[in-house]
Amino acid sequence: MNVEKIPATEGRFNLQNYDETYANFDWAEVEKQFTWYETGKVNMAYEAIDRHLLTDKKDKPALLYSDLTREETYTYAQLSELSNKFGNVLRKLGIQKGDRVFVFMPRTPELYVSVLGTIKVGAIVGPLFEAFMEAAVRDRLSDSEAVAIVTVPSLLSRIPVDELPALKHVILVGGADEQKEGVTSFEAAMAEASSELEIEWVDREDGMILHYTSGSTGKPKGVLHVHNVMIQHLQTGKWVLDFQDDDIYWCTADPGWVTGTAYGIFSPWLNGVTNVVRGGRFTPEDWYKTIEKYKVTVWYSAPTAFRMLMGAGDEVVKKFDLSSLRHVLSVGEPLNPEVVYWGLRVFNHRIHDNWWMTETGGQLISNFRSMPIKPGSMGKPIPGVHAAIIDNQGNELPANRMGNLAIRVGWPAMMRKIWNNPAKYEEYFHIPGWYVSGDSAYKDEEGYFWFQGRIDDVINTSGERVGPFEVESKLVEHPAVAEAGVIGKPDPLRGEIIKAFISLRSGYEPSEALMEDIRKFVKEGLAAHAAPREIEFRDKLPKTRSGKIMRRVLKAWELGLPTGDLSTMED
Ligand code: 6R9
Repeated sequence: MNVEKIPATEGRFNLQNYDETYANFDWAEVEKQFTWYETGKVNMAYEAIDRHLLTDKKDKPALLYSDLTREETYTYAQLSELSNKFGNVLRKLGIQKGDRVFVFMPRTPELYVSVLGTIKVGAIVGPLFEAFMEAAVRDRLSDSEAVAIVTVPSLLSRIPVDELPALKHVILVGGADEQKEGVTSFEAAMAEASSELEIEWVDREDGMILHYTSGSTGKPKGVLHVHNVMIQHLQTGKWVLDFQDDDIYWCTADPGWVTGTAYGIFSPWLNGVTNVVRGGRFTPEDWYKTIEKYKVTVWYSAPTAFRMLMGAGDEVVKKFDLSSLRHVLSVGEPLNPEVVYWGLRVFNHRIHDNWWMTETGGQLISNFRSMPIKPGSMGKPIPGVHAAIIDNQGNELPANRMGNLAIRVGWPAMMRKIWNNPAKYEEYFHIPGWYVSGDSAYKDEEGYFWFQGRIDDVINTSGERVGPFEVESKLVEHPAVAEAGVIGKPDPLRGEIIKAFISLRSGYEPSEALMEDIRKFVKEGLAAHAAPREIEFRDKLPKTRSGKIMRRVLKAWELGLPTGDLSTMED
């Protein structure tokens, strides 16, 4: 592959010598940094928050929170005290180690306090997107037999308490006047609770967080992670996020998505940095204003957000002082090269793509600051992790061959089970020795990984295998195209043909001429066989709440098939 590289930049904690570290790395080196290494008894919330109270970070801001109506700062000491109180609130309700406690509320400080307090008493926290409707809430609470849920009055009607026999307690934030059986006022209970808490010391393999994630069909799966994830969250914070003590970090992900917990809660606090949380919905101006106001240094977001900002134009960027930024990252979907070049132009920063999944618990493949970036590539595996492209028998494929993206089993943050569904869990490991991601990718001769699509999304047109991502990336280079989703549509002659769903940038109108121009653009810029034979313009593309274009939904619509579980789809 002949791809232009963007040279390395200087990091602070970065991998100065990737090859050497990669070859010699042993996770025990990281484990030994934790005091529990000897005893095995541990608690994530202690390590992320309370541990810092023994250092000069005690009064350092841990959380800088703002939304349209609130603006608050919490130090590590304050978060420690508040989460202790919440732990006592739960204990008083009889919540014990291993119980499932859900959080279903907007991004507010109370959400973060609830997550930490739940973990402190050894219970398992289940984060939900606030936008979930009743059926989505019911599925997740009933599958996990949750005993308590923390929520707000406006979401109460979406919790079908009568259909959830295991659910004993609803803890209401900001709803003191709702006097009902089984309903506890967060504020009243917190006011009474002691700020001293006997932390539940658990085993590193005990359950900590349960993230439900949707497969392409069927019900969402409950992915269970244990306290042991902290090893990887601490270390990837250094290698990938390049954390240093004085960083002001902004992860834009909601805690309903794994990125919003692993890298919106645990990794930054394990590393003792200051974490910015922005609540509510926000405009492009608000995004830049947040960076300017808090002097954000490390910014972790997603392609959907970067494409949205790119669509808003370069002029908006110039109104703000973004000079505090030193490191920008992206995850969740393939990062189109066009977006990387745009980031370089307007922020003067490379956007560092990295790859991982709810199931993997932590980042596994990344563009590190210390390495040249090939726009469109996810980068290389983190040390201590062996990623490969394998065939269906488990043989590693040579460079540049498309196949299953798989990881050798045994990294610290790997999921430990799918709740109530051991068979589903086993499916990921059906090729002995490997975790099979379900993603299709190839590795080039220099060891860079290139995402192609979910295995089911790869298109076979007239015998050519085409990854939807490269077509989509070419499409968004066209000046009229804001976003594109590409699928294979069954065709009697060609097996499949390529069909593109496109949303246009403002100022452009759908027309036959535009369609033809876009088709020609792909034909000349990528390959004749990769040009979409069919194009359909849409105001919006179907996306998950974490911003992923849902190709399976496009395909189901196209074929008039059932769309499967849609609970994670945006409005
Ligand atoms: C963290 C997260 C996982 C799926 C994954 C893949 C896609 C994530 C990506 C990427 C291309 C990247 N994905 N990162 N595709 N490039 N850098 O997103 O977890 O919500 O479970 O999704 O997202 O298809 O398999 P999750």
